[in-house]
Amino acid sequence: MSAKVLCSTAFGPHLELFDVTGPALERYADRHGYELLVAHDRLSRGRPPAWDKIVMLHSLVARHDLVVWIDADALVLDGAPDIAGALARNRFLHLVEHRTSRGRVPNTGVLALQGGGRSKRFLEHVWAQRRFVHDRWWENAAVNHVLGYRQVRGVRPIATSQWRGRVGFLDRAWNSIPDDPSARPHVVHFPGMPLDERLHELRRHAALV
Ligand SMILES: [Mn+2]
Repeated sequence: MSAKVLCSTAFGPHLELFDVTGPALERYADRHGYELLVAHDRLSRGRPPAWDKIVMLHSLVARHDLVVWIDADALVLDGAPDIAGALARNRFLHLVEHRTSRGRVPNTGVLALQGGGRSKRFLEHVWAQRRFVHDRWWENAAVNHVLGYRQVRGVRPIATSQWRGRVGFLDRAWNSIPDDPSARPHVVHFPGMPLDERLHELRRHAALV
C-alpha cells in the first residue's frame, strides 16, 4: 500500500482524451512518487460515468493517506510540483474555486482528499444527492451543493455546510480552465466543451510539454 495515490477514470469517448493526458499523468506520478490507478471500466451502475469518480475515490480514501484525482480532460504540465506541497493539514479536501461569469464555482476536475473517515463520509453524502445524478455538471453539482454553494444571482457559498470550513482552496494554477485561466498553470482543464474541442486543446498543450 502506498501513501500517495493519483487516480482517474477514462471510458468510452473519453479514452481518446486519455490517450493525450495519460502519458503526462504517468510522468507526474513517477516524478513525485504516486501510485497511479486509472479505471477503464464502469464503476457505478445506473449513473452517468462522471459518478465513477465518487466510487473510485470512496474506495481509495479507505486505503491511502492522500488521494489525488485528475480528470481525463485535464493535462498535467511537465514541471508541475507535487500537489501535496500545496495542501494544508487541517483540510480534508482541496480543490480550486473558479471565478467565472457563473459565479464562484468549485471544480472537481482536480482534487485532493485526505485518507480516512471524514473523506469517506463526505463522499457518501455526495453520493446521496440523487437529484444531481443527471445534472449538467453531475457529481460536481452534488459536491458544490454539499459544500453549501447555491445559485442566487450567480453561484456562491451561502448555505450552511458542515464541510466547507474544512475545505482548502488551491491556486487556480492547479485547474486552469478557459473561463478562469492561470498565467502559469500546473494543470490545464477543458470542462463543458464538445469532445473534439477538448481533444484539440489538449493536443495543442501536450505538444508544448
Ligand atoms: Mn473534466
